[in-house]
Amino acid sequence: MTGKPARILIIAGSDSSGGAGIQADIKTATALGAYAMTAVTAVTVQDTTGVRAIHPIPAQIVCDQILACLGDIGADAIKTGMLGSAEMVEIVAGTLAMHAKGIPLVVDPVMASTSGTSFLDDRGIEALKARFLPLATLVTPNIPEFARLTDADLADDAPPIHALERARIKAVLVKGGHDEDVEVIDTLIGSDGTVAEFRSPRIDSRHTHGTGCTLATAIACGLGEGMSLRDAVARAHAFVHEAIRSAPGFGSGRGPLNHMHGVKR
Ligand code: PXL
Repeated sequence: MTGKPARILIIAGSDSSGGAGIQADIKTATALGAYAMTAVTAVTVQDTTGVRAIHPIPAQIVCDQILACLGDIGADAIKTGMLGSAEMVEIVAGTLAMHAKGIPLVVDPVMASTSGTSFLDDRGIEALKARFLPLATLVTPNIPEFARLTDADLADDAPPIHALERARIKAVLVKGGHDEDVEVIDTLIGSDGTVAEFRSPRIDSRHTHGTGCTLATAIACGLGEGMSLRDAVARAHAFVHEAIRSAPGFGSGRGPLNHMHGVKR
């Protein structure tokens, strides 16, 4: 490796099965040559078939983890995943607004686990809209999450840019992974008028646990390295496609990806 690795601070929940959350984030950042730091928001008990329990970490401890990382090592980019409650959203937003100005922030607006367990209630979603989204360099919703966050319907005629302005979002990557098209199309839309599509052939697989976490962290790594948003998204999209294609096939439910596809064993 030449030079120092990009320092990435990940604020997210732990997934005991290792496929999503903090575990997916650390593997992704490591595979891409970045240095991963974490502020753990919750410990979940889960396997590939579902979530059994959620144990939130006190919000003050989450903020203290963030401040410990930023105050000493520092960060070139930040990614947030599962926040878990309105209180957590508000306190983490306040901490980032005060202490992380100017650091690229990728917000994966996690509302539910891959298996469908709710990770954020309506109050939490409202707090995310009011306090968190305006801080983000990029928000990475899937299509239903985009509609929920912006009160807009992508199938509408109205240009999505108006929805971004209304929601005070600088840029979104609307993920097409849950669509049924033969291609996966992720669409980058900026409030400055940028629109770019990232396409790959859809892989028919049940091993898609943690794709959203992996994509958002891969984008944060690119931004931390100084890539443009478009280049960071292009590399992340390709990284996730290959990670699904080469998934190890573990577990009886929705199994993990192969985050380490670019790394020799
Ligand atoms: O992909 C969303 C997500 C985020 N965080 C944790 C998860 C999941 C999905 O299962 O387990 C901890």
